[in-house]
Amino acid sequence: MIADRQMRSENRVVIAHVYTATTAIALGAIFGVFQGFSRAGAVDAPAWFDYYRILTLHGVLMALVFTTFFITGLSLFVTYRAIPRERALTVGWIGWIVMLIGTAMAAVEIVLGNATVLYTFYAPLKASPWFYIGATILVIGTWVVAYEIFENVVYWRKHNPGTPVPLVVFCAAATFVMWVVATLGVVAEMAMLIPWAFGWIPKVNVLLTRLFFWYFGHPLVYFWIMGAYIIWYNIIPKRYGGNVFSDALTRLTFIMLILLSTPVGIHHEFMDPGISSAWKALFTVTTYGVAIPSFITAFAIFASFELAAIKRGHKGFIATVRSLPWNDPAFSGAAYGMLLFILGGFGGLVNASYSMDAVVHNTIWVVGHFHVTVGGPVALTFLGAAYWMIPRLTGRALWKPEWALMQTRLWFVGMLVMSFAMHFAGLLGAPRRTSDVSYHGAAVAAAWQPYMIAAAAGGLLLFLAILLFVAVAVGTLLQNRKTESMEVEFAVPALSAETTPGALQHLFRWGAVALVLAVLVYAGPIAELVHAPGYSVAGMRTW
Ligand code: HAS
Ligand code: CU
Repeated sequence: MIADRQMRSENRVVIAHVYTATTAIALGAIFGVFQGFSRAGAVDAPAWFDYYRILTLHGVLMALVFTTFFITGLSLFVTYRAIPRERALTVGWIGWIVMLIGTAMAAVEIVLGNATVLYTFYAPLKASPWFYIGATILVIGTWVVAYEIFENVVYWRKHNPGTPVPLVVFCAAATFVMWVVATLGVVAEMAMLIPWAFGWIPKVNVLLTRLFFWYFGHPLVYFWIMGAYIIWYNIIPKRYGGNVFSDALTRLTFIMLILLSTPVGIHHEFMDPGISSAWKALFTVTTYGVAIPSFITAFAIFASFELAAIKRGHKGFIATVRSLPWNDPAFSGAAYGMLLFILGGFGGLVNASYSMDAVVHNTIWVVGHFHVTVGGPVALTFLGAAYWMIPRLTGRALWKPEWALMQTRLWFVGMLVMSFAMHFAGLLGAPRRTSDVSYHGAAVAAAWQPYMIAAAAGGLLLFLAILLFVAVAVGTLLQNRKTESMEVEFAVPALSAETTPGALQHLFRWGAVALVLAVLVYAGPIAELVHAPGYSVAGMRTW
C-alpha cells in the first residue's frame, strides 16, 4: 500500500493538469459559441477583436491546450496509480509548469493580435516569434511528462522482470512514444519559422513548413484519440462490469498506432501543389492503414460489451445495448463519444480518398469531420472520464452527478446537430475559415444559411453542456462532501497478460521503427519541396 501522503502529492500534480484543461475548455467554449452565431449571421465580431483572432483562440484552446493538458494529466494519473511507489514528483511538476509557460506565451500573443494565424499556423501568415516560441515550449513541456511516464516503465521493468508493464501504462506510454516521434516534425517547422519571424532569414519555403506541420498534425489528432482509447480499453469496462477484450489485441492496436500515425500527414495536402501525385497515392494507402487500429477498437469494445452482457444473461444486440450503464456519466460520455466516432470515422475515410477530398477540402465539411472526432469521441470521453477522475483526485463526491449526465446527453445531441449541418453545408460548398459567407447575397450562399442556423443551435447546446461541466468540476472542489471511495481499478483482460507475445510488449523499439518508417515515407516529398524554391516567400499579416 502506498502512503496516503504520497498519493495526495501525486493527485495534486494531476489536478493541476486536469484543471488547466478545464480552464481551457471553458474559455474555448465562449469563443466557440461565438463562431456558431457569427456564421449564422446572428452576431458580428467587434472591430477591435476580429473573427479570425477569435477562431484562432477557439482552435488553440480546444484542440491544442485542452486536449494536451487532459492527456498529460490522465496519463500521469494512470501511471501513478498502476505503478504505486514512493516517487519524487519534481518532473511531473516541471512538465506542467513548462507547458503552462508555453501556453501563456502563445495565448498572450494571440489575444494581443500578434498571432492571428489559426491553430495550424500556416506560413506565409506570419505571427510574432513569441507565439512560435510559446508553442515550442508547450511541446517541450509534454516531453518532460513523456520522460516521467517512460521512467516509470523502466522502473517497472527493472523491478518486475518478466512481467509485462500494466496494460494501462503500456497504452499511456505508447501514446507518448508516438507523440515524441510526431513532435519532431513541429520542431523542424519551428526551426524554420522562428528565425523567419524574427527577420533573421528573409524567406521561408512555405510548402515545406506545411509538410512539417502535417508530419506532426496528423499524429496530433491520433494523440487525442489514443487518449480516448486509453479510457475506452482500461477504464470504461469497469463501469459495466466487463473485461479488456484481449491484452494482445489492445497492445497490437497501440503499436499499430505508434507505427502508422505519422506516415500519413500528406492526406491533409492532397490539394496542395508541389508534391507529386505518386506520393499522394502512397499517403492514401497509409491513411487507410491507420484506420485499421480504429476498426479493431470498434470490434474489441463492442465484443467486450457483449461478453459482459452474456455474463449477466443478456443475449443479442438490443439486450446488450440496453444492459449498459447509460445513467453513469463516465460511461455515457465515452459511449456517446463512440457513437459520434462512427460518423467521424466514416467522414475520415471519405477525406482519405483523393477524388472525394477534392469535393470537401477547405469546406465546412472538414470542420464537421473534426467536431465528430476530436469534439466527439475525444472531448466527450475526456469529460466523462473527468467525472470518474475528479472524485478520485480530490476525495470529494461529485457535485450534481445528474448535471454531469445531462452534460453528456446535451453534448451528444449538440454535436450531432452541429456536425451533420456542417457536413451537409460543406457538400453544398460552404467554405471553412471564412468570416463572411454571404457572398453579397449569392443564391448558392443563401442555400447554406439553414444549415448554419442549425449548426449554431447545436453549438449553443454544446456551450450549455460546457457550463454544466464547469459547474460540476468547480462545484466538486468547493463543496465538502467526501466521496465513498478513492479506489482506482483498471479493467483486466479475461486472459492473463503473460500469454501476450513478447514482440507486443516492446514500446521504445517500435518507436524507433516508427521513426524509420516516417523518414522513409517523407524523404521523397521533402526532397521534392527542397528543390522547389519557388514557394519561398517573405510572409505577411492579413489581419
Ligand atoms: Fe481526420 C482532417 C482522414 C480520424 C481529426 N481530421 C481532419 C482534421 C482534424 C481531424 C482536426 O484523409 C482537420 C485538420 C485541419 O484543420 O485542416 N481522419 C481521417 C481518417 C481517419 C481520421 C482516415 N481525424 C480522425 C481523428 C481525429 C481527426 C480520430 C481527431 C481525434 N482527416 C482525414 C483527412 C483529413 C482530415 C484526409 C483532411 C481533410 C481535408 O481535406 O482537409 C480515420 O483514421 C478514422 C478511423 C475511424 C473509424 C471509426 C471507428 C469507430 C469506433 C467507434 C466504436 C463504436 C462502438 C459502438 C464500439 C474507422 C472506434 C458503441 C455502441 C454503443 C451502443 C455505445
Ligand atoms: Cu489527418
